[in-house]
Amino acid sequence: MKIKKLLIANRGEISLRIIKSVKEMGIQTVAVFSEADRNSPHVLAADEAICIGPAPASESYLRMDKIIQAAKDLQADAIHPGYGFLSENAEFAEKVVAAGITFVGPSSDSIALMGSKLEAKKAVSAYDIPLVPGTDEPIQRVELAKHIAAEIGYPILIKASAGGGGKGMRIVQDEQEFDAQMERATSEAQSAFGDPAVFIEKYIESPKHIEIQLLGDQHGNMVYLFERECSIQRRHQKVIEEAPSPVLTPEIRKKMGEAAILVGKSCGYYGAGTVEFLVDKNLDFYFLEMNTRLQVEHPVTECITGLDLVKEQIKIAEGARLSISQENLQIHGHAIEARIYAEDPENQFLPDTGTLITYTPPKGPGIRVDDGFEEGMPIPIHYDPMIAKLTVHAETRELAIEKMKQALVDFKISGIKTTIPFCHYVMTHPQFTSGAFTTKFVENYFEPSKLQPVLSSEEMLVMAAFAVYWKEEQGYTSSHQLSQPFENASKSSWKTRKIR
Ligand code: MV4
Repeated sequence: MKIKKLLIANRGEISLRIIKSVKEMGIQTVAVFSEADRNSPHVLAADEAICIGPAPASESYLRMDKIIQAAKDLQADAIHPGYGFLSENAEFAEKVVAAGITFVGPSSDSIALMGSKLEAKKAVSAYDIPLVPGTDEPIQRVELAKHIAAEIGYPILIKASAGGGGKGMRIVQDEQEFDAQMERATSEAQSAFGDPAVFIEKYIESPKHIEIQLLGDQHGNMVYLFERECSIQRRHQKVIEEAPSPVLTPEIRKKMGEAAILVGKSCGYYGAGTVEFLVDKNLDFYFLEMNTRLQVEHPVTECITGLDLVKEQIKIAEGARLSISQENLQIHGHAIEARIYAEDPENQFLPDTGTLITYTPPKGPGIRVDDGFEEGMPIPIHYDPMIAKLTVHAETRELAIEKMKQALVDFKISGIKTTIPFCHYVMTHPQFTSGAFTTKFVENYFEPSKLQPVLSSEEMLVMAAFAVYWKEEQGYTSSHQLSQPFENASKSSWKTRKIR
């Protein structure tokens, strides 16, 4: 059945991005907002908007009752949950459907099954899907678990069944540490998720994180939209994503895609979903978990496939059959996304708060910016500190990296510290350009002292002029130094020169 009016149960860039696509489909839009978001672009962009409570998410964007009531009040016939908030809450999906409203997403059962890592492992174990060696039952007897750990070989990882995204994980280097780490993992799982169940896996030391985008309809048809390489992250928060992966061969890509489809089939999946894999240095891959939502980094997949994933989600929710087949899908060029956070990369990525004094996103062919803020707006402290997603698309990976570097230079933000210099650093790092990086990249290769101010050529010229003037004042010039005026252009020297 065609959706006439969609309520977007989210905020910020993703709410705005969904509104834009569904408007093109002739669907009316309803935004919800907290008191902190009253003047946000997503509120202005929607045909209608309704306040659902105070700033804290627990009193607004996480309130199932208020959101469903808002949909009823404004006669929305469907709800899109976006990502985060209620997007992977099986109870919410169930309540939406029970209220006679279409949930733009998978079934409540699929969400619940994949939400439990142990249930997910059990479900996929019936298929030919590579799993990390480990247990698929919660650990009941520590002695037995130690025995299994010894068989697998240390180091091992203790994971919370209700976890995901890195929460509730403990590395165990050797048998001596086992009891203490087991104790910690269990109590952490209990306090964080209300479920003490943990299991163990072989610890893959320095893997790549590669995920496969799936699209399935409600008639059993499913395709994979290739992979996203998401290894550049810190504290389990992704910063750079790209598609395709610079290391996969067509053969492994096909194997991973087909394994991902089996994961989807194991839970009767429909909608857009993502299957995460760890990939080791031999390019052996292991199923990790499935995310039953539209992901933050979906734009890179849209770039290389030419599809609009939100439109596909809507059509699937309406009950349509997939209009695409695997044979007709092709990778076009290379896409990279940089997440711009209001965080200080020089200070352990601590969230920075304040107002966007200057906010000028880059523009041009092959440049896409997904954002939900405007110049002059404060960044609310209540939510995720992501300001924007900058995605570039070019013919090759090398050209995409060059485009990204320039786009980062052209992205002008002041009033708040951002991860722009960090993203630029990554683009120039040999480990990144080689494609050989892993999830250990930030830990192993990021040196905050090496961050450069990201400046345009005009700004560089101004700086060079200052540098020449400064050196002349000191009574020395050398042609060598003049020809390379930026070699000492560290942030601190730029600041001191500017003050002079
Ligand atoms: C692992 C692993 C190594 N070995 N499992 C982190 C997030 C959660 N989804 C699972 N995670 C990991 N599971 C085994 N058996 C390493 C990680 C991991 C990781 C995975 C993906 C992306 C970034 C990561 C950073 C640290 C650890």
